[in-house]
Amino acid sequence: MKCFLLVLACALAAPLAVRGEDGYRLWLRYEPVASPDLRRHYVEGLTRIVLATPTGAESPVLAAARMELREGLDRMLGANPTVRVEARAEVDPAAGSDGYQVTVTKGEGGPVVTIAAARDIGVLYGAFALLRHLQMNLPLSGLATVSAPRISQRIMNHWDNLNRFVERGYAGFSLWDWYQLPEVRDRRYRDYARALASLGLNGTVLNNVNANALILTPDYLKKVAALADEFRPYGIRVYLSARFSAPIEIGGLKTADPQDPAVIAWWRAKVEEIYTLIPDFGGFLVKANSEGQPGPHEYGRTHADGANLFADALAPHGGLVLWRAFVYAADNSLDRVRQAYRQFTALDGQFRDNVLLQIKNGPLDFMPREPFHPLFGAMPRTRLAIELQITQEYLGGATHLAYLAPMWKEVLDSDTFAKGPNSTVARVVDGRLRPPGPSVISGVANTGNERNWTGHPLAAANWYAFGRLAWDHQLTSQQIAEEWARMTFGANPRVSVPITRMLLGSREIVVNYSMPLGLHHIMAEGHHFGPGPWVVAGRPDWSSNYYHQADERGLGAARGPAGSNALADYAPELAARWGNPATCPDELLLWFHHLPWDHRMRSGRILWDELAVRYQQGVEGVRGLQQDWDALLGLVDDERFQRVKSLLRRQESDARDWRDACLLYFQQYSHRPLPEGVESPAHDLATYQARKLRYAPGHPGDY
Ligand code: BDP
Repeated sequence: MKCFLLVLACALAAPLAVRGEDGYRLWLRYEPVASPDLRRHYVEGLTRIVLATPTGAESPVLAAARMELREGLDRMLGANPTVRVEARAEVDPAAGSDGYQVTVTKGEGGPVVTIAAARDIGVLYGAFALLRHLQMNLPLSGLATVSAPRISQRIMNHWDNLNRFVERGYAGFSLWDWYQLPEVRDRRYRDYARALASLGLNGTVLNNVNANALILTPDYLKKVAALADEFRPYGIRVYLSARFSAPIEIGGLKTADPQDPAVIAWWRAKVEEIYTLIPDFGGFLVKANSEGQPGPHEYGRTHADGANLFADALAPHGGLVLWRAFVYAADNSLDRVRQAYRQFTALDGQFRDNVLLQIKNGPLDFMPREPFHPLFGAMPRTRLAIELQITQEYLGGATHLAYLAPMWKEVLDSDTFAKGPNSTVARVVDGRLRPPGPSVISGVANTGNERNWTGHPLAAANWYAFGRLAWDHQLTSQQIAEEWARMTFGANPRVSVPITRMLLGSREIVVNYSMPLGLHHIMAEGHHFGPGPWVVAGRPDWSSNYYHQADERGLGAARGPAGSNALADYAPELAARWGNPATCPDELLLWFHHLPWDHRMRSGRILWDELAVRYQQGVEGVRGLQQDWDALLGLVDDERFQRVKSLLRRQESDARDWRDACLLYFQQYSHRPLPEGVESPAHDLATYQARKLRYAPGHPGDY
């Protein structure tokens, strides 16, 4: 019997041990510190921890901080230091209202580590910073710090439907179990909130921008309130996507006209109802008059009229409106990348103070590479928010490795020249170039109910990177990658260094095998996975040749004065630089120029050869990733090792398909042979064109 029990205990324990590496804990693994010396160093330095706020009052947020510290220190060090809450008035002003200050002082009984902040949430962020420091195995001498977020609202945007299907989601179904809510509150909700708070994220939009009005009905609002309750101890405010026509659909009105008194009254009452249930409700995100969504244009009103309707209802409660600038129409003959610019610049100055115009990083749609959206440099009297896409809609879903921090940094660091040099997108977004007030950064989530949250085990790096950049956009991609790799795979440099290297190179690799040299929107239709330069959709702006403009003469979108003149939407400095093929960077060349196949490139090669070489480099890049990963055999736990290995195998094959399909397609126009070193395609063009990918995840049309 004893023996049986022992076997049973082992059998139960074994899967648990394996499950430890299933990715569920994300970057909050709190593994025991391996080096005995380092462990001693930590234990001796962390005997007393003080959590200090001006009042010293206990709160659920401080309780969360204490719980996290207790658990983290116990698991990493087997230590149980005293953690006390104290009142302390003085905090370094650089910590601001949401940041923290960590100090190390000598007390009578040994060192005292104090995490002080103006508000309890700052203490929680400081606690997570301390735990990060330890997880990275850094010496305590570097612990003292002051840190504050540069952007006030750091928000996840979930494109989750009420039936749990996640639009452009590749990691399973929605985290929110709407059917079981509000009674059943999955443990995962708390762990989600912990993950967000560990990065300093402080908001979440729960539902898809293609919104269902039902979310605003009393039954659903109770469910939303339950989630808000779960998130509150972690400083996370809940927002909702609002459907413009909700007054008709669930309110029984005949119109949703923003100037109709009944509509105005309906939204005011709805907002009151929401705040009764959720006193710290964040506000509404609205997609209007875009891709079939209802909006103010139906009533001859402007986007400003629409946004202000919500703004006025929310203002008494301190709520925000995030009004999306992702607006374009099929019947508009203006180049799609110019349409939002044209519409919104005309409305500058007309939005209420609590409205932020939420603009995607680029003027098209989250392509692997785009120039920054020209609106960032063109609306001095409007608060502008940036929307990044964490989920990899155009970069291989959760199947391919693409670490996106370099892409986001590229945009954040871009100079708009709006107010002279150094008017970077980051400075526009964080509010330094306009009067004080809220600032917003949003990230379209890559999470789902897969055990490891993000599907690809390395895709959690993008969630992490979004959060870290939202807190401090001046961190480098390398710093963030290193942090994530160490926290996720352990601080052993033999593991963290190659993983960091893999992450850093991965986005450019994807660009090269899919849309190099500024090519864009040449992906397959609908699900957007894989090549489709031949796609002719029901409307020109969803067809690939609208963008690549390949013909016998050459390749690329003509966006200078002789073309759509999209260049004119940028500052003269940029229009001059990008408008001349000789000074336009290779990376954006075909975004702005239609160039002859024999155009001489910086490399000395002609355009056609350069294109082929880039595609080939993309494939070879994936092979390099495979080699790097294979070298980690035995150093990374088997579960994650095998999963990444097989995903990279798939990525290599997909990269070859991209290369072969695109080169065969463009070769019809270039009539030139593949240059030396570029592998011959495995099939003919017709084979690639005939392929149909069924039920690709995240595609709304397939369900
Ligand atoms: C596109 C997606 C679509 C979204 C849309 C948006 O394909 O699913 O609804 O963006 O951002 O990238 O509204």
